[in-house]
Amino acid sequence: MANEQTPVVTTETNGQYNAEQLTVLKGLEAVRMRPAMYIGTTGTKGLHHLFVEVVDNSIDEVLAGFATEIEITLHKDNSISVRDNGRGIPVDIHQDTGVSGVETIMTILHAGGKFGDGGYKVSGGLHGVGVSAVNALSEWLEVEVCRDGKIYRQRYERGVPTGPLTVVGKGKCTGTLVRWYADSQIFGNIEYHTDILTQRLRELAYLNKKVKIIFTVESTGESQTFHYETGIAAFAEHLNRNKSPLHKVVYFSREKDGTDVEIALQYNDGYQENILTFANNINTTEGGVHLSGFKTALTRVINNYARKVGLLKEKDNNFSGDDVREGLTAVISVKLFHPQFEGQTKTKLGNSEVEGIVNSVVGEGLGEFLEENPAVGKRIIEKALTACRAREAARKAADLVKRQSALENSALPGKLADCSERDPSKCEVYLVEGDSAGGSAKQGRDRRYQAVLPLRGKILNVEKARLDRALENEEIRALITALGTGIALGNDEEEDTGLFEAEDLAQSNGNGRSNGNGNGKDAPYKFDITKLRYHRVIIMTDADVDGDHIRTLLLTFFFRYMRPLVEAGHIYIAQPPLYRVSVGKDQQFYARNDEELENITRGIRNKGGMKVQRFKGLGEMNADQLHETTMDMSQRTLAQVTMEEAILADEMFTCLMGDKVEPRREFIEKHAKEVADVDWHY
Ligand code: 0RA
Repeated sequence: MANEQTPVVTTETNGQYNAEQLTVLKGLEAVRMRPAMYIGTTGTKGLHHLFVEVVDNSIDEVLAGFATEIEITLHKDNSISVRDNGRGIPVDIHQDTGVSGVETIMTILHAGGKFGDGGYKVSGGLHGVGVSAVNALSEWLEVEVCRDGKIYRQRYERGVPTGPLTVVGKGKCTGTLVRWYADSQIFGNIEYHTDILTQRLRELAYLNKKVKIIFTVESTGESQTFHYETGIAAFAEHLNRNKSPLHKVVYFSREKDGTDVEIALQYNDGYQENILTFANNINTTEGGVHLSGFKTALTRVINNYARKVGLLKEKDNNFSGDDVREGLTAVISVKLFHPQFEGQTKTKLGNSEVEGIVNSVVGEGLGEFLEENPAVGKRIIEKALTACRAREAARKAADLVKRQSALENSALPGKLADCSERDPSKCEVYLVEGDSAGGSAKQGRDRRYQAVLPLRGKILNVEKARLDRALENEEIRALITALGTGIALGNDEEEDTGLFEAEDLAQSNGNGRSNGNGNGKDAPYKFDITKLRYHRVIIMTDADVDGDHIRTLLLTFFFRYMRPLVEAGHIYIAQPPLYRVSVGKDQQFYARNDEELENITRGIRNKGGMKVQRFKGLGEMNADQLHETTMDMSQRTLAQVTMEEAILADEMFTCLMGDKVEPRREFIEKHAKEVADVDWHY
């Protein structure tokens, strides 16, 4: 292809940098000096952020109406290329910067704005720096542009051009190709997780129904195409794929005052609410105005409709927001010109005018739908009626737990071996499977800071039971009382039927998917993280199938009813060893898995004097061993459970814990290994 080598623009004059280029270098140097300031972290998340940033640039070209296809390849060498069939980045000299459009975009922070705007922009969304930050953090980056019948190319190393933008061939197509190789001086690990890439690409295809996205993994030769004619309606269907939906997906969209609103929703026969919100394709996990506008309108429309068709009588109270969101899966996508992102992680939409816009779009769209589909309307109202009654029952049950624990001595469960320290930030509690391991843990602990709560047998599977049933379970009650926070049972007792509500507290639990965590009222079931009695809640189970199961059950419980604890990083998994290797009398080693065992035994010369013991369970270890290997605060390792992949996690719970058997089997087969360690990032 490279038959001509015509320099288009020279970036250096006599090998010297001019003032402008110095500013450029300083800009990108700043990114390299403090990468976390620009991309959040230099860990896995930051590495994947590079990918998001580059793909978003092509998505912008789709939103502007010029590109229809994006091809992504994860190459064998861990570089990624992203090709689109848009207009191609401008190649002519940009008047402000004095270099080509390509070089401007690749070397100047926030350069996107220099090209005027028009159209919704997603790129630079999260941290607002654009593809130049990717360039700065790449060992090398190559860009190829096809436009005006020519193919242009330029290469950069650590953000610095290795030569000018050059014509390398002829071509009729138009579009842009960016290929980069992340810098291992910046990132500890430059290996991508195909799961994370796939998930984002699928999500983008759902959110932009026009685009066709093709993803190829070079090492396996596998290629996947994402293209969804029905957009977020297909997304909602996908989210509910392992559940039992009550009706076909309801979809509506309107444009109001320059803001594009799209809503897809579908109820299932379960109890969880799962609302995903997006603004300009960015997953607004902290929610924001679009979410509160939606919730307010949903409650209002359903109450009005229920009264109109006589399913709610005059004497009946209105449904609460929780009632109308039980078993609801919804996707809210708004596109606007100047999104304002707020909140701790800048994933909360703040444009106040959007609340009323979404509210009125949902009012019209859902109102019309219910008028035209009375059978579906009836099913939804019946669902809300059941939810309302069940919530009443749960309230009574939760009340009972509270009163009971108030009666019992010091309100703590009998089998809890508490620690003596009273400052929660210094305290931890071990949730231990079975009485015998519980016994060893009690002896092996540091009783000043470490409490032990033995759990007998399996705790109830909360995924299959409503909370009123779950609260009848003794292990669950003991757990709730020991932790002291209460549970998140519902979030809005208030009648949220007003048109504009300042703030919907439901969003404070993150994820834009509220499962409720308190409403500021003194309700008995209110979740209050400040009452947490131990800042480290450590799950310690056997390294076998039963242990895995109990751990998943506990995680399910925390995920559903104490999610803020997971989000705040209070939940940990203990790392007990699976093997003990002893050499002669006085040398001992412990290994947590086969890999560690192998490393240890390889290093031992005198294999004759070596003995390997496999622990069948925690109960087999004596108190000293358990202390030394797993509990000793000065040398043990703990794995922290995080919520990074909330969607994946939710999927895992539904799949592993829900009613349907088939998806569970498929999921286990597909993720056999990940289920054990990846999805939770512990
Ligand atoms: C600035 C202006 C124009 C297009 C682009 C940027 C552009 C950037 C990227 C990044 C990846 N793919 C892209 N495609 C286009 C408009 C150019 C014109 O008016 O012709």
